[in-house]
Amino acid sequence: VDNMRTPLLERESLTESPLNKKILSIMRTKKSNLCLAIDYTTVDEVLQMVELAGPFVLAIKVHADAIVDFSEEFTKKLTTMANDMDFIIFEDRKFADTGNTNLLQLHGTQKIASWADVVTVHAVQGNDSIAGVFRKVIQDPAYRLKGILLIAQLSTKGSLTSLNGYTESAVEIANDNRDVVSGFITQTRVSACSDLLNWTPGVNLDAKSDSAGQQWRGVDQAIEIQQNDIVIVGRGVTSSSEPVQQLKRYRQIAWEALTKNDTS
Ligand code: 5BU
Repeated sequence: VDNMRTPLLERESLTESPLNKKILSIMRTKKSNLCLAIDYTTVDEVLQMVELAGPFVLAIKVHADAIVDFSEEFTKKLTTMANDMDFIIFEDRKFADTGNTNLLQLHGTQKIASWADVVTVHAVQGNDSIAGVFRKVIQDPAYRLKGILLIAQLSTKGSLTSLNGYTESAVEIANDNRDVVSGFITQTRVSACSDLLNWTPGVNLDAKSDSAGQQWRGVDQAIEIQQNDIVIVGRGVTSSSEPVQQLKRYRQIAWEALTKNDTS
């Protein structure tokens, strides 16, 4: 398999995106290309896991709307922990509406723009509903949000992102908005551009699927064969009785896979 990835150090110096510079720098410092998806439903459970995972991860991904006692206090604690433990806060909101509604949701009850470094955005709504609105927020220093990840491919069985042309169109939106789009959520690397990071969910070393459409594969497949940069792991860690052991395991395997041919 040809390595489509530029060495990390080179990518860090090449990228014009402050967010990607930060991500690549954390990756190299912590030797981690692991993003932990914490899908617990209470603030206490989430924060306890963040405390354990902080040292091992590049990013913590949450679904704010799945946390039943979500509050501003929670986001204050989370941002403090992110600053102290040096990780990226990733809210997997999957914005998918008109630009105006996206903006309302960014600033709504959860005030996502104020605490998340990066959010997911579906490509389905098209360029004009994405670019202007997110650019406006990202360029405003009052907000923490610094970039978006476009969903190029879903990990779920039968996902419509495999329909002809969908993924390519998502890549086109990213290429046209490089100051806003920091990368993709995808299964197989969709862009050779060193400036765009390819994040991949659907990774689990011990299971192949759940009973609700999720499809998992191993790290070799995700990083070496499919050439992604960052693995997103959820239940492989969060459902384990020994999460720290699993965090170390995923981090080591993913890092070795990523840096195998990296001489930087
Ligand atoms: P899991 O427990 O490893 O299945 O968690 C995967 C996480 O990634 C979960 O929070 C999903 O919402 C998220 N995800 C995904 O699994 N597949 C996708 O295509 C996208 C997000 Br987009």
